[in-house]
This record gives sequence, C-alpha cells and structure tokens, in this order.
Amino acid sequence: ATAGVTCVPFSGGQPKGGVDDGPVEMVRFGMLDQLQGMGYAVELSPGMDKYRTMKPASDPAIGVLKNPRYVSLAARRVAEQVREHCAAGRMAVTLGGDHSIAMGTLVGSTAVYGDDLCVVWVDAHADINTPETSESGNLHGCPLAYILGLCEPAAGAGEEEDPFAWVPAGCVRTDRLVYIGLRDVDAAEKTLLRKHGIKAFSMHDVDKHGIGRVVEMALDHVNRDRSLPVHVSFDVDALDPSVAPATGTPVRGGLTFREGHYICEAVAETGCLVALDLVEVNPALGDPESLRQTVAVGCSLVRCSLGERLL
Ligand code: DIR
Ligand code: MN
Ligand code: MN
Ligand code: MN
Repeated sequence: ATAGVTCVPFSGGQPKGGVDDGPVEMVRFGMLDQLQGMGYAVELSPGMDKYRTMKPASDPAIGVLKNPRYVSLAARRVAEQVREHCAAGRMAVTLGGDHSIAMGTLVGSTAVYGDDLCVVWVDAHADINTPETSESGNLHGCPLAYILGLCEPAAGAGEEEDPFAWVPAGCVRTDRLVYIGLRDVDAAEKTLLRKHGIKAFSMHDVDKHGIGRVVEMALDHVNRDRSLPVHVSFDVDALDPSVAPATGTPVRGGLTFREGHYICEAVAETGCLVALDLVEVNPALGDPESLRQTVAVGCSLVRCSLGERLL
C-alpha cells in the first residue's frame, strides 16, 4: 500500500506561530521512515515550502475573518494534493498545520469519494463556526461550516468578497459527520449542531460509555455496514493537555493517551480509512519535553491509524 503524505506548514487559520513547524517536526521525528517500516511506500506531495511563500502581501480581514485569502489559497492547494493521492488510490495522510487546512483535505477526499465519504472529527472543538457566528475570526474554528454548506454566500459574491466560493458547499453530508472528544463548543456552534442534527460524542459520553462503545456508536451512525470510505480529521487538542501539551488551544479534561490511540486503531480495523489529518501540533509552545511528547504522540496516532497493532 502507498501513503500519500502532504505536509502543510501553515498557521494562518489562527494567531499563534509555530504550528507551521508541526509537519517538519513530525517528519524529523521519523514519521515517514516509520510508515516505510510498516510496509508502506511513501509518496510525498511536492513543494511544501510553497505554503509559506504563497502568503499574500496584503490580506485584510473580511468581516471578522482573519487571513481569509491566505487560508483559502493554502486550503485550495491542499485540496488538489489530497485529491491526487486519493485518485491514485493512496492513503492520504495530511500533517498540519492548523485545522483550517481540513477545508482542503475534505474537498480533496470528497472530490474522489463523493458524498459517500464519512468524517470522524476528533477534537476538543466543533470547528463549525460560520463567518456570522465566529467570535474569534480564526478560520481554524470554521472549516466544517464551509464543508457542510452552512455559510451564507454573500449575495453575488465573487472570490474577493468570498474567498471560499470554490469550496463545494455540502460536499460532506451532515449525517455523515460524527465528532468525538468535544468539550469546548461555542454557544452558536451548539445551536448549529442541534439544528442540523449532527451526531457528537463529547467527553461526557466518553466518560459515560467508555471509548470502545463511543467509537462503535460513532461508526454505526455514519457507516453502519462499515462499507463506506472514512476520513479521520484528528486535532491533537482532542487529547488531554497532559498527553499533548504543545498545541494552540489546549482544553483540560481530554482524551487519554490510550483513548486517542483506541479511536485510530478501531477505525484502522474497519479497513475503511482513506484519509487522515493530524493537525495543530505546535512545537513552539512549551518546553522541549512538551514538544517531544506531542510530536511523538502525533506520529504514533498516524501509525495506529495506518494499521500498527499492539500485538
Ligand atoms: C473557537 C475555538 N471555537 C473559535 N476553536 C478552536 O475560535 O472558533 N479550534 N480552537 O481548534
Ligand atoms: Mn453517493
Ligand atoms: Mn481543537
Ligand atoms: Mn480543530
């Protein structure tokens, strides 16, 4: 099997520098060698430095949205690189970078797999703010709103008023999305989840049922027959800050080391995984040991998702 790996050194979807160094640190830690050691051929997307150089000289906010043109350009390039990997039948692995790049990964995977694609979003946050609901203006809090088609297109808007006009609104169906790990959801996001009937397993549900049952219920919801392609988008802040401290928006009360790995192992066992994002590793935050720990856990989640077994 071949892993199509896309490194996205990008931080424009949120204000903290350093998350753009996440992919290179994971590669330096041995991510690609580890995948080869598991028997994967690795095909690396070319030109990862372009994600830095494509930053527009001027990128004023549109409404509350910060760096809208830069986020759009980067995500659009991610979409093309992920689409190419999926079209070639490769397992698409995308290393972020902040979570706004998932706008790209999901456009890329759905371009090939269509609306059969199921999404398991593992995160402390719901990332479903629209330009109207976002309090922060940070686009890493918004990718799912664009993907699900919840953003009002500005009347007659072209690329300048709406840099995300290229995102096929509704390319992921609301009933094919499921969350695991939520614990810091904005009030307006809760309203959106309820309004659209989107299935979500919060940390309360993990405590109540245990991670085994939660993953089973999550997969039953989106993919009862375990026959549809699955895209996992894993924000490392889903893990407890004691497990993954080097991330931009840590929230206490998160997944344990084993719970995070269990999700990846259980999805791997279905044989349905076609794409994986591992995002929000920020090597600039915290001491060297926090960094090492977070990079290591990122690599190990990717390996488990791609089939590494304990026995
Ligand atoms: C918040 C935080 N909901 C926002 N989102 C984060 O900015 O929209 N996502 N941190 O990862
Ligand atoms: Mn279909
Ligand atoms: Mn998050
Ligand atoms: Mn996220």
